[in-house]
Amino acid sequence: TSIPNEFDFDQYNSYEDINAQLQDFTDKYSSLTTLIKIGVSHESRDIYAIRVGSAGTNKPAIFLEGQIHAREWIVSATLLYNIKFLLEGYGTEDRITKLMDEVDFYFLPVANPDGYVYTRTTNRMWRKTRSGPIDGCYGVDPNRNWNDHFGDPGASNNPCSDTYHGPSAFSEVETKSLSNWVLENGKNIKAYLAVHSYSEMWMSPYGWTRDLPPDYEDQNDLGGKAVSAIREVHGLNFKHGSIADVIYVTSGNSADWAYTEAGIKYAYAIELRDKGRYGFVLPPDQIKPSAEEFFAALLVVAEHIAIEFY
Ligand code: PAY
Ligand code: ZN
Repeated sequence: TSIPNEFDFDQYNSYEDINAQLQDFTDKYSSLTTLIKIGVSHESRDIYAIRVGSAGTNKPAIFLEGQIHAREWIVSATLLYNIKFLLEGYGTEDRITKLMDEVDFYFLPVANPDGYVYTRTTNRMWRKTRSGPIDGCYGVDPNRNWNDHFGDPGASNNPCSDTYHGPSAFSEVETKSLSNWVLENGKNIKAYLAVHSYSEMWMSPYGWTRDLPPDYEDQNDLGGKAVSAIREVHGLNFKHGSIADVIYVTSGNSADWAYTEAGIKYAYAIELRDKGRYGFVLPPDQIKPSAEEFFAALLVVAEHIAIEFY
């Protein structure tokens, strides 16, 4: 028995309501979903992902890492809509049905729940985790805390900085448990989408250097197809290219780790809407359009890995 929850797809929801909605999806679509507990946050919140796809073994998979940065609210909102689009499309739209038979999607809507709750209660512009304090300051940038070129240029060693990399790689329980889960359960993951906001970009490795990786051409080709699909929906022009070229040098980020350490060929860091007019505080009437354009790109990536890794 499921109690109707308060979740509203066209609003920004509380962490509780997001989890209730994930539970709701698994109650309603039990044959197409699995709820997965990835870990427990510093402040003891359970961290959930949901697998979406029809039954099958050895399917290539896409992992979507959502809202590792607390203030990027459009990310979880976009991902929740995308789960709904997939589940409602199964059996009603041929393209979606076929993809869900061929590919598994793992959505982690809120990778940093302590930070997210803090942005709702105390400081809307909080970015980091809530560990600490160290030198009187709380939090580590969870997108500088991964064990790939940890502590190199593009991260701060100042605990009070918004890009503080932390005392050691995977010092944060959130990045530690997520990376462990990916290594232990992610043998079939062929695409890792680290979803952020804002700036409208679809970026591939590396972040830590402007040198380009061996798979750059394939990664950037698929990135180009993803941004074309986005453009066709509401006309937005996302930039694509390497993280270091398109935005800036950033070390210890999850996309570099997913590619280099976990061996996931199609690792991306994606910046959703907008280009800065509203920035992190994107009005809720943009949730649905953001979700629609992102979904078009997600289908393109899924179709590609279904073919390349069949
Ligand atoms: O996502 O790996 C990436 C690229 C680098 C991002 C980062 O600094 O971690 C880019 C920023 C982000 O989404 O966190 C961009 C936003 C607008 C910011 O906070 O500066
Ligand atoms: Zn971010």
